[in-house]
Amino acid sequence: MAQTHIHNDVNGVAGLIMLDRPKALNALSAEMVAEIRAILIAWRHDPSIGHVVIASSSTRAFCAGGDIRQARDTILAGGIDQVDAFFRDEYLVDLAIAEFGKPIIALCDGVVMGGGAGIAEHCSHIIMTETTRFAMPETSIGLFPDVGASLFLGRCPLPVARLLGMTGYIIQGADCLMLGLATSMVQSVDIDGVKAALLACATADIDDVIRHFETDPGVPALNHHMPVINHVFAGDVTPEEMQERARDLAQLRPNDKLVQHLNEAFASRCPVSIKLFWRLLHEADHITSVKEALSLDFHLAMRMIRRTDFVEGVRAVLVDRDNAPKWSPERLQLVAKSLLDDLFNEDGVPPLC
Ligand code: QUE
Repeated sequence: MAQTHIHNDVNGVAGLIMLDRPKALNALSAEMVAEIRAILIAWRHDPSIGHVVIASSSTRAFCAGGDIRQARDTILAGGIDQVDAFFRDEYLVDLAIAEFGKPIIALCDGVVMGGGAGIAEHCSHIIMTETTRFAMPETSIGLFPDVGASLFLGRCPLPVARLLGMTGYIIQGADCLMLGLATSMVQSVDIDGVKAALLACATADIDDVIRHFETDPGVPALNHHMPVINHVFAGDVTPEEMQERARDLAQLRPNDKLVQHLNEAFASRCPVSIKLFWRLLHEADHITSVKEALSLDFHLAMRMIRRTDFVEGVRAVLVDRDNAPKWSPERLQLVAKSLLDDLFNEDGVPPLC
């Protein structure tokens, strides 16, 4: 019998959803997404549930994203419709969290990436630690920062949103707190204590309980990178120009880790993905609801998973692990505006819900 990677439990007025697939850093399979959704639907209208805690069984990861290896295998087996359904279910989990109407607290220790960020960022309380590593890495697999990232990255300063979404830069808990991507910081050693206290408390006492464990986040590492981030990403600038600025900076600051990351990212990540997210931040500028943001993501995801770049990107990063994807087109300069126009064109796409 297949073991389940999602556990749920009720203690008093608190519901617990535990992600328990530690060997895959809690990467969300189609089955896991369906189970989480069913639990949230049951609890939403259950008056005995006052609040929900989402936690991981592992200190290494809250959640590393969607199970994109499974998605790739399913595509190669001819099951693209099943992959559409996976993305729909994943986004409907994010939507159910956003629209839950009662507090949901995400305990984000360790890796919080891609679909994991999608779960965390729509919660009312997002608790991070000094071990939190947050990123939206999808441009490395020919996808794009989805799960509502146009909203939650869109609330960051535009240069930072571009850095995180276009290049997959990894930031820490203190950075997330500064950017509004976390609501509190606690120490990693206290995560089990926070969980136990939240499962034992009245819903009205959540904020007091969290405050009791809160710790000084320290100086965000991103702070001293802001001059470079603004230099490369601020203003009315195209991805090609950003890449040029990063190249020029490499001459001036050859040992700067962020500058190195930018040059590697622009050289190795999927050109269509990079340009798509650059444009998404502008297209989504008027979007304020999670449902609208996820509907646009669903539309774009259905288009992107049908491109060869997705299967190739997952192969290079997760299957063969050669980190040498062959993108099509292979450079930013070769991604025509008409290609992006076609991806954003809404003809013939079914709604998310
Ligand atoms: C981009 C992604 C993901 C990724 C790497 C990327 C992603 C994801 C995983 C992942 C990590 C560890 C595992 C696993 C999957 O990696 O979404 O099964 O054990 O889930 O560059 O979007």
